[in-house]
Amino acid sequence: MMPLMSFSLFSLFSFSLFSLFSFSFLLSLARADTVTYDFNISWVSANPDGGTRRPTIGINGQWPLPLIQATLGDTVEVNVLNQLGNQSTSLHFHGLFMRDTPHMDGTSAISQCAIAPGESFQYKFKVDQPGTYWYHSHTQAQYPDGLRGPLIVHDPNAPFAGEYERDVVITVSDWYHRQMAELLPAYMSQSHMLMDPVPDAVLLNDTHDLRVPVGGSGGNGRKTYLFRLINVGALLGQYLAIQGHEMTVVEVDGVYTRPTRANVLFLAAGQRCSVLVEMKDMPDRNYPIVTEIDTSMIMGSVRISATGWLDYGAQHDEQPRGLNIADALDDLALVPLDEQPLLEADRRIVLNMNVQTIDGAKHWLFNDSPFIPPTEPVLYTALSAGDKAVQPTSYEATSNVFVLAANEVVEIVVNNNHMGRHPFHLHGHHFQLLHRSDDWAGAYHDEMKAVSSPIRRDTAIVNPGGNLVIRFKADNPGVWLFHCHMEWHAHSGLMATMVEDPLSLSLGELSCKDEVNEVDEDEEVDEEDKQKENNSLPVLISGIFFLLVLTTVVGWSAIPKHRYTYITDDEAGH
Ligand SMILES: [Cu+2]
Repeated sequence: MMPLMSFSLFSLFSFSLFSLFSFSFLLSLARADTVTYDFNISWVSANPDGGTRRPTIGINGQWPLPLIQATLGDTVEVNVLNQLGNQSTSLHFHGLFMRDTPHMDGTSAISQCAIAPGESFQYKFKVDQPGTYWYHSHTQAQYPDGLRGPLIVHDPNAPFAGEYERDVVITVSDWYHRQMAELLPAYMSQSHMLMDPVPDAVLLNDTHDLRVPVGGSGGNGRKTYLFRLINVGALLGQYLAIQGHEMTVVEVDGVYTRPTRANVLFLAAGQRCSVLVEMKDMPDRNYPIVTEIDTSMIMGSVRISATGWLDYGAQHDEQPRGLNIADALDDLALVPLDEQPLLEADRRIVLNMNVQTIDGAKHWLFNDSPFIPPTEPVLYTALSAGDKAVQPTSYEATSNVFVLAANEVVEIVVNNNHMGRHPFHLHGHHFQLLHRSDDWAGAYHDEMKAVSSPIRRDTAIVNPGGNLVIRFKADNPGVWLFHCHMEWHAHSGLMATMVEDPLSLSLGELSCKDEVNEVDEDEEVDEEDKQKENNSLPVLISGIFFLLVLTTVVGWSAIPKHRYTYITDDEAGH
């Protein structure tokens, strides 16, 4: 009996295993889609806070911008056509590693040439990271003019997948009534201290009057929602709470966390956090979503805030109360669900922040060197430099290049001698967040007591006058920025460039001219395919294609490259 039983059990086991494998294989086949977005980027008019109507950068004639969403394993295609007329542009997909596609990182002067007015560019990349992200312009401090939106990668197997009814994206941001093209020159030419322009408003989901209909739990047991919170702002960190509701953090910056309770969250510019929130059972009131800005960047008594509502459909709204910001969750206390162990560092890069006037313009500096955009994208230089790509001297000095060897573990120490709280973002990676000092602790002197499984994220703050220590493994060949995500500081020089394992790059040589040709070639291939599919249309299609090429070529040569000017309301069409 025993052998037979063992055999039967084995058969059952192997059958189940086989079914499971084949089922998930079929499922993964079914799921691996290509998700395509056609984005015509142009000026529209918007007045999100009810203060001032202003030219704003929209997509397909709309602002707020569309949500990009895909499922883990999908390929995402974003076809960008720059119809701004007066400015170049690019799109960066914040938090996505762009493994094997570093030329899709969307950073002009780093991973590509900016997309000039009238030009198009196709972003195409695989999403193999789950969670909450966002996309934004990475050209000429442009995204605060509106070119920033959410990006979600759904994971059917997320550890909390069965625990919520709906997911709701909520962006927090700051908002200026004036355009960056007007604010930037004034900012750079300040004669005294380098003061950041104070935003005119803060927004929740790009409005001053957000109401999230939540319906209440009713008779079917308590409902739980997943709120995906994203700070898409240009400058301000913000505290956030949902009054009367406790939040359980389950993800930060695309990293699943051990579920952690919080009453108040802090989101710096660029940071994301997903929280599970249990809805109330038919309450008699609607509850406020309350925010409060981090004032460390602002002189004087500026108090701007936004209030949104969990709208249960009740007759009245509960009065918003102030936030206890001392109660905010410290991300150092979070633990990654996978408990990835602390990395042992192979080398250390120390970055000291500073401010200086150079040639009459204010600059932020790392180690006394401001980042100034190079004439050729750093990635292109790396690709054409051959064996010399590993030598920092192959790059312009003001690109602040650090060349990283394959798979070395890099520790970055940021010493902040400034009074503000700055968020630092690393492209192409998560980093382990090892240590953040208290305010005014001074430069880092190995005082760290790191935990065994530090939280990983892609954006982390350094406190006023304090220091920050992070580590990551250089296992993603490419050229990745490390920079402050306060757009004023990034634009005026607070950036470094990690040229990572450049000899493993296999993208051939890229140049800006080739990129333009590449787009044309792609169109030609597409048109040829269509002709094969439908023989009754070739003449018509050839005609349209000829006109398209003619328009593109004429338009392209007629439009000056990389123009950057202020646009008037009239020009924006309003
Ligand atoms: Cu900064």
